[in-house]
Amino acid sequence: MIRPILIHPDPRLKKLCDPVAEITPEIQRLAADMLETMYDAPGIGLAAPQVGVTKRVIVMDCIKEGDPEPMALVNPEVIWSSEDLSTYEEGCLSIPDQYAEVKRPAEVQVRWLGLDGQVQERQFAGLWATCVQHEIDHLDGKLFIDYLGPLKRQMITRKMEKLKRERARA
Ligand code: K1U
Ligand code: ZN
Repeated sequence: MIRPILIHPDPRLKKLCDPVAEITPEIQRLAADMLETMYDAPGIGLAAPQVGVTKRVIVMDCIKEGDPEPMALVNPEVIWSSEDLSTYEEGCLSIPDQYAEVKRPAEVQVRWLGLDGQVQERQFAGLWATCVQHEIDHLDGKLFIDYLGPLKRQMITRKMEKLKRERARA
């Protein structure tokens, strides 16, 4: 089921999300719905708060060509970050059509719980590393615009307020 994606500003996008205590059919359904919603958008990642669920669940697929590689990560944690940084022009499905360069660690080691209840670990690089950090930020109530200066952030927020007013009128 495709779920509606919240648009910034929304208080649910600013909350610290709750850890998932155990993998249940409800969590598996949430992850499946999030993947469907992400592919439909389309996007390369999605975090549960973006569909109004304040739980620590993210999904990703950064394969642009070739076989898809859908991933669902429950309670993801960055356990190591490289000193090397990389800059990427990020977007966000909760901030449509706005892009800005963000500098983050180029590689990260992440630990999470899979949908089978097993602990998993993987080192991410390139776009995967950027995306997993962007999605984990969502779980901590942080958006990519929080890395920008106040003027740029305010300009984007005003555009989003206008977009929401227009969508509400349509
Ligand atoms: O979390 C989100 O809002 C999803 C976001 C993830 C992301 C994008 C870029 C850098 C870091 C994280 C998106 O997927 S925005 C859409 C997007 O990047 C895209 C859409 C279609 C094809 C390829 C990329
Ligand atoms: Zn986002």
